[in-house]
Amino acid sequence: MFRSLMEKLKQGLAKTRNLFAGVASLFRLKGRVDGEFLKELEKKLFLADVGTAATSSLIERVRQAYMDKEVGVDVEAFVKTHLASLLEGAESRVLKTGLESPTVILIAGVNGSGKTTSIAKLAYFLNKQGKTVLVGACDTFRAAAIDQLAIWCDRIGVELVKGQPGGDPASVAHDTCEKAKAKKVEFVILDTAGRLHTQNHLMRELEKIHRVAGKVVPGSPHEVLLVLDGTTGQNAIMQAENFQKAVHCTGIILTKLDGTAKGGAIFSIKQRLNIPVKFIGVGEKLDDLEPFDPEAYVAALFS
Ligand SMILES: Nc1nc2c(ncn2[C@@H]2O[C@H](COP(=O)(O)OP(=O)(O)O)[C@@H](O)[C@H]2O)c(=O)[nH]1
Ligand SMILES: [Mg+2]
Repeated sequence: MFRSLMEKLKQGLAKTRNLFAGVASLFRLKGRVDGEFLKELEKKLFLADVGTAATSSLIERVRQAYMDKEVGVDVEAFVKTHLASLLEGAESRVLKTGLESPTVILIAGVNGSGKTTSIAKLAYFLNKQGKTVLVGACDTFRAAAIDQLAIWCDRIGVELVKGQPGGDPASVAHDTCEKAKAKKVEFVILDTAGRLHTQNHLMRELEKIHRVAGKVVPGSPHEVLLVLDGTTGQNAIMQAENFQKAVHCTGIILTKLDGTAKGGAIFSIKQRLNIPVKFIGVGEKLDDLEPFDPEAYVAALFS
């Protein structure tokens, strides 16, 4: 049975919602925006991990709009609208596609962030929309990584291109893109390794996969989605800054929001990195991936 988006978000964000409950109850307790209210709101947003920059910009907006005026219920709506607007990006919701098939999506991120699981979910998501998908197992570093992806692909009924364990990841990317072209498959999703001998090596390898994809399918990869573990907070921001040095990341998949109370960190991630969050992971099952929708997210936090 399919849960509605809002039910799924509410459930997935349960821990974060507990923190935002403090913000929500503040609206109900106070009928008036004054210095004390703003101070309290600031504190609560900060505790909910919204981050300093996002919190102060929001507080400033509320101050300007409402200082010393009587307000009823609408301060809550105002805050929600502005929180959602902090998360808006012109292209935040859409997956970029190529003019011709295939659209190539490169998945990057450190070990354990949820890359392979997110690939399975994304393949499932696209498959459900009637799109054809080919997955490339470019994480050849660990044999177990290839097996893990093979099991997921089997379950979804999506084909997988794999190389030898320890083989050249870029050559798997090459083969996957060639095969997708020949078979007119619409989407290619490339898994990558998260930990190698040195970070330098990891980044060079990612650049090479990026280059090879672009050679086989000009203009690709169309999307480089960086997978960040939502439970890691500031660390995730540092990871993203490192990846950005090697490849231009076009979007973020923020995972494990179900396991954390730090769902408010999405605001500082957006502000600090200005990379749109395209999908969020709210569980370990195939349908626990949602295209990110700022308004629905904020509504779920306050529901
Ligand atoms: N609760 C939860 N667990 C997740 C989510 N995404 C991934 N995981 C788990 O995180 C662990 C690492 O995931 P994996 O895809 O292997 O990470 P990778 O090393 O980046 O490929 C696995 O146990 C996944 O089941 C999520 O959205 N929610
Ligand atoms: Mg993996």
